Amino acid sequence: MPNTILIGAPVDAGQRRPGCLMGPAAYRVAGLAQAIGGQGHTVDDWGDLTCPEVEAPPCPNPVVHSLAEVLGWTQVLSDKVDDALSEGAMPIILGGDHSLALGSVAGAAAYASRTGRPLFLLWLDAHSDFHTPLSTTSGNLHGTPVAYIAGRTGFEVFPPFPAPVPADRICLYGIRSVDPAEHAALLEHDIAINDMRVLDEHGVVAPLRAFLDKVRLAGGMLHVSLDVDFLDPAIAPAVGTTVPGGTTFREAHLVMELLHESGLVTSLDLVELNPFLDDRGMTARLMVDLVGSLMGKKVFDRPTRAK
Ligand code: B3U
Ligand code: MN
Ligand code: MN
Repeated sequence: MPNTILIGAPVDAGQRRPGCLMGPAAYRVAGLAQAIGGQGHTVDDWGDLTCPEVEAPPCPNPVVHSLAEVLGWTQVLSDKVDDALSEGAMPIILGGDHSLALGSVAGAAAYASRTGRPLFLLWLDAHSDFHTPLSTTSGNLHGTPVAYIAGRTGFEVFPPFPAPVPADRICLYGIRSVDPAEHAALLEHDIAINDMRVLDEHGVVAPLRAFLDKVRLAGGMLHVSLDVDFLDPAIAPAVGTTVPGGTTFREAHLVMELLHESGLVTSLDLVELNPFLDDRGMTARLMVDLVGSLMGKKVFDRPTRAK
């Protein structure tokens, strides 16, 4: 039973539509701590972080915005996630837009490299988030964390990523919106790309099990980054960048149940919830329910698949 630590990250700087900074409050109102505690885990809420003032170097790409703020969040989140893991707990980061993963995964990577365990990354998202600050055309840094984590060049304005995650330890899952520059770069990397075409053909279970088997065999740590737009907008409207054709309620719960059964998840981001766009809290509540499944909620106990 992992102890969990909630880390509020009211980050809005990685994109342009205000509202993600209300995410941590919405998760608390929707009962996140109770959903986790109800499964027998201890929950320690570290409250909301604040962004330190840092100076940003000039960015060669003029469309990039809010760089100093994103750098500040990256620093504080990296430190706090590393601290939480060092306490033997599972950090759950309440976002905040997806730029927070530049820091949360940096913290997980720093901890993993100190302890000698390989870190794996499961990216549940409509987008590949594989831009660099040089390739982005929107200037929104929430579209860049996977590239930073994978150690791509183009991040000279950021601190070096502590221990880049090799491409074959990264799994993109649920993607259906990829920009041309990201597409070209992905073809150069050995990242598992489970786009919706793959999930439609094979179902959600087989591709996920294949990845989890790799993590288990390697004795790895697993960071899961859950973007609200992984879900279909019909069930999760509270996100700035809706993309049709996302995972259903049932698929998403099944993914969470498999993750629970694996026992492999060591840290988790909840990102891109924009409560200002929500419909009577339905998205916040669904995300909380999904975390409940990830932490062990089920209707019946069944013997799990032989490990
Ligand atoms: N790839 C686009 C769109 C995007 C990425 N992540 C989100 N949207 N949420 C971009 O702006 O980089
Ligand atoms: Mn994302
Ligand atoms: Mn997304």
